[in-house]
Amino acid sequence: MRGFFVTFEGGEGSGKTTQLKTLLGHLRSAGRDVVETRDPGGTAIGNQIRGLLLDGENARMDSLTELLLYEASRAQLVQEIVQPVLAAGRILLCDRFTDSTVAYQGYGRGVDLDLIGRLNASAARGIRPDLTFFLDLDPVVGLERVKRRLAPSRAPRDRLEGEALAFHERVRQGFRALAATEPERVIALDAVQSLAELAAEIRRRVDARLGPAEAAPGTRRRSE
Ligand code: Z5A
Repeated sequence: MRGFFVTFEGGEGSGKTTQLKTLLGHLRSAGRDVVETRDPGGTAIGNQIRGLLLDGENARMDSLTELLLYEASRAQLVQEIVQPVLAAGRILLCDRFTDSTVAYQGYGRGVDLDLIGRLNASAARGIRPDLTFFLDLDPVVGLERVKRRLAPSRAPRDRLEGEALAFHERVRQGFRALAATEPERVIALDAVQSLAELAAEIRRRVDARLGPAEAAPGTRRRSE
């Protein structure tokens, strides 16, 4: 039985991680069998690649090098986590996935979108999320939220956060284009809403797709 694959997408500080954790808590308290992961990362090899990608010292990284590293991390994640979790009929929540590559490397950096499409499909072994929440936020607000999390004297946290605002605006356009092209899968949410409002909307949509806890994929029976 195939499980259920949910991804969270958006710009920096849009609230993806917060909402993923909130949904995770909700699904677990309903007795569902849920796994969480992140992209890039999620595996030992992927976390080493993530370190390379986000290291502010690697400012000179070539766009194609960057793309291939994201895809390499993803290939490992899919082989080690995504495929087995979904094959076991479990629910998987992932912080970013292939849409981020379209938005950041495609719209942000200007890498060829056809090439990205082919590499995304290969790395993901053709697996696509069942549902994607795109937290849509003005990058000025998102970057401000991230800055507030840091000590005032600290430089930008990583390589991509240090990019010019125009880059983050192109990334946002990329996510918006994806939501417009695939409205059934990609749910765009206005991320200026409160944490509670967003969480309620996400919960409502996921519960509607999964159906009653006892009958849905990823449900752990009480006797198990
Ligand atoms: N990347 C890429 O380029 N290509 C790819 O293919 C992939 C990724 C897969 C790492 O991602 C980087 O990888 C990322 C894109 C690139 N670029 N950068 N930098 P990441 O997901 O690990 O890092 P991130 O996007 O920078 O995550 P983040 O800064 O942690 O943002 P977030 O997860 O969206 O937000 P958050 O941690 O949940 O919340 C941020 C703060 O805002 C926090 O203090 C919250 O309490 C606050 N917050 C959250 N929601 C709200 C609301 N609704 N109101 C007010 N305050 C809020």
